[in-house]
Amino acid sequence: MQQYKNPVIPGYNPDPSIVRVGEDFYLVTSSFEFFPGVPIYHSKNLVNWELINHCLTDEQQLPLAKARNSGGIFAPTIRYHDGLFYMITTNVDNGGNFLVYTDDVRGKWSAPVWIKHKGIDPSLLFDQGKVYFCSTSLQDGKAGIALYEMNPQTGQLFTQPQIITYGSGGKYPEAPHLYHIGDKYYLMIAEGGTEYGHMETIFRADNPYGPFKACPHNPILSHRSAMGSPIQATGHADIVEDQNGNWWMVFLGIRPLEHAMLHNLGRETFLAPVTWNSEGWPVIEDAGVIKLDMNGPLPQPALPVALSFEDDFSSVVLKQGWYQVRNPVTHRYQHSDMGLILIAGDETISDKNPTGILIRQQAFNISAQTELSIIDLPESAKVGLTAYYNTDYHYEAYLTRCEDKIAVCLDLTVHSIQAQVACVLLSPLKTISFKVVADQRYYTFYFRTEQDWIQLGKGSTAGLCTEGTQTMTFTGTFLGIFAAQKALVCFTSFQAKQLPTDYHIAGLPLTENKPKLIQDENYADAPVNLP
Ligand code: 6LW
Repeated sequence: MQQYKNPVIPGYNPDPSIVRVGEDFYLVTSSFEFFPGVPIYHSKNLVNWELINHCLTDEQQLPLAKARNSGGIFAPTIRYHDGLFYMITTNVDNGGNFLVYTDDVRGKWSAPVWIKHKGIDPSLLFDQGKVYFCSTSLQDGKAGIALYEMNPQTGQLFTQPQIITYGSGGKYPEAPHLYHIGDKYYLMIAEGGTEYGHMETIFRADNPYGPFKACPHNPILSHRSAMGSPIQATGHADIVEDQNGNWWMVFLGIRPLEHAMLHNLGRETFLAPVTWNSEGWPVIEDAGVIKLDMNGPLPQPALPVALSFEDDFSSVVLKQGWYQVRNPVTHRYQHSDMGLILIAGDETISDKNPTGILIRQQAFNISAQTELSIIDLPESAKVGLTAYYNTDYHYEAYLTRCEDKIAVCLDLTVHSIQAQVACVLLSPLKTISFKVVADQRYYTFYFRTEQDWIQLGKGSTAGLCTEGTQTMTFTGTFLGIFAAQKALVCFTSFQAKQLPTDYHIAGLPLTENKPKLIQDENYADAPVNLP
């Protein structure tokens, strides 16, 4: 048995689906309004996962112009059959259910194959020459899981939808996966909704159309009664057998902020070993409650994880892990020998298609910093570093021009409240660096034009949490760089790294929510617009 830590894929990585090919495991997660879509992770030990590609990498596969916040791409399923990988998912704002396929999981996937079924959480089972398609379905106003037979190359559905279960009584029966294990067909679904009442239930039958019998100890996984657990909302699972005959479950969960029912890191991917009891039902851990520190018969030893990401923008193509909000306006991004040039139009960071690139925030305690050179900074233009949830929830430290002066400012946007909480006038400059340090209480922003980091201000972590958003959302906080309102800037570096949980910002005590005033001869007059 090996020890490992959950979540195995931290940060906003919800609705995981997994497949094994030989000794290689591949896992996909939802991606909503972010581009590229449906990340593909690879692992050999189920604990260390590498982001290797995305299933949806062009606008034909992933039209996001109409995607609302947390719209776009909902839950995916990945399966492998006869040398081909299939990924089936739903674009809830443009076209509905579709699949793409490839013979090279690290290469380009096919154009979409559209499927005429209204529902979400589609899944596939290749079984004895047939291909089954299941998904949520509303029949006579009642939510259940529908099953069809289909042709995955054309998307044609051969049969009428047949409801095979309405679940065990929890609301929102969804996230179905059908498995043929031994001489039984197992149907596993999520119920209760993807929040704190989430649970995973399983049923089985002698044939794929049922009748299905419920597992006596449903839910097989849930934290709905796990008071005080640092993990909540577990559900939306997929299972896989490893090459040693051991079974594993991947599923989503959240890690709320301490003493709060708020989470900013999104729904993350967790792992648990599955055992089968004498009646042939799956058992997960201690009555379906899992822990951060786990044990299991991993197929290969787990390696220590150190979360970090850096980019000097020397590559012509954006590094895996960078995301844009909806489809990128490609002419706004140019590679140069110096770094990545952002050419902003009139858009602001609050618009549906901001100019900027983002990485998932994958730890509570993390720092990110960037260095940039100004090419042109017209009046009111902005360039800088952001902690971004979606168009209505974001914090950014930036350089701007007001009249004939330049300044560094910190803006906080939560719901319809947009506040400039700091603004410090600077002498003319060409390069500047920004830094954000995140913990469970604040995102604290700094800037530097010389040696020392100077604290600009901070925003509450609580302001960038899923539970606090005005509409139901499904994503998590990102960290990244942006340009707005006709700014022309070259970003020369970006680094992010996880910090120890007891990290104190060396040499820079956390002052209250006012910037440290700079009475330094390097800076022009006293700051303006201070609260
Ligand atoms: C996912 C579905 C769900 O498709 O949320 O609340 C959707 N349940 O299973 C997005 O994650």
